[in-house]
Amino acid sequence: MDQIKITNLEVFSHHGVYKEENVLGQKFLVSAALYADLSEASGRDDLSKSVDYGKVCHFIKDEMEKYTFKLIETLTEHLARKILINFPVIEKIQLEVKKPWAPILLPLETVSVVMERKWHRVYLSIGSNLGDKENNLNTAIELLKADDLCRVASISSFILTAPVGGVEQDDFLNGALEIKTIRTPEELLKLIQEIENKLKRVRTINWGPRIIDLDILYYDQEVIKTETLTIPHPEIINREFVLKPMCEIAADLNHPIYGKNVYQLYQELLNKKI
Ligand code: A4P
Ligand code: MG
Repeated sequence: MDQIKITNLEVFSHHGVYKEENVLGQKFLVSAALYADLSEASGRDDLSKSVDYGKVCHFIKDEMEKYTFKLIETLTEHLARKILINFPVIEKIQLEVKKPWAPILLPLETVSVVMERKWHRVYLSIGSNLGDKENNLNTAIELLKADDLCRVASISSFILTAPVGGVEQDDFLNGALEIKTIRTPEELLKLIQEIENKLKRVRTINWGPRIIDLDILYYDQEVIKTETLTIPHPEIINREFVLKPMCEIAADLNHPIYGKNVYQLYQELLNKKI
């Protein structure tokens, strides 16, 4: 991917663990590689299709002067995320914050933190079988849109589906979403649980009726298995209510474990049912 590079932007600010650093301040040097598709900007010779690196530099300076962090780790994370949020053309950033005057009582050229952050492509399933189901799905989507660290990229149509899992309950309204997010998988789980709580979801029985259920289906092509998260969602291959709406928005998305795309998994499920 194309890059715009900024090297050693000098900013005087007050980050540090020691009180003296917070009071006196010191010099920091910031370097960044901004990844974006620049072909439209170059073809049309049009700055509005690119990233204005001058604006990015001033933005970095302003953010560094506005806040005082103890750690350059926190500062680097903060800057990386804020730049991705505020400059929508940038898809990925590599950022290095150097602290050449770090007070360690030894001579050193510099110490620095390097981070890479990007917009991840994530698919969510969404379902409701209590109350005004369509309104519940739309409210959850609005709450996702309201999060700075997420962008809703596409929404499938909503389909009415018979309940799966043996609990007698009302039909579900189900859909699938593509989002872009800077959140880590755990941070995303936290957000969807906050949204479920805001919609007053009460957890009673497993696989039972719910005002809203949001699950992470895919997170890039990552395979994750921890106590709190299994990605891709283990039930994808068994659920028509997931695969059908996913077919609409991501038919050729690969499953990183099975090596099959959404359309193939959906066809296999339908064939199994015959
Ligand atoms: N968790 C692990 N992996 C994930 C992931 N990829 N995404 C953990 C989200 N959460 C994940 O979820 C329980 C725990 O799963 C979370 O704390 C998280 O750490 P929950 O939402 O609190 O509980 P739940 O909804 O009862 O369980 P679960 O497993 O989400 O149920 P499902 O699988 O969503 O099934 N029939 C139709 N037609 N349509 C439906 O939408 N939904 C269900 C619920 C049953 N039958 C249905 C439908
Ligand atoms: Mg769930």
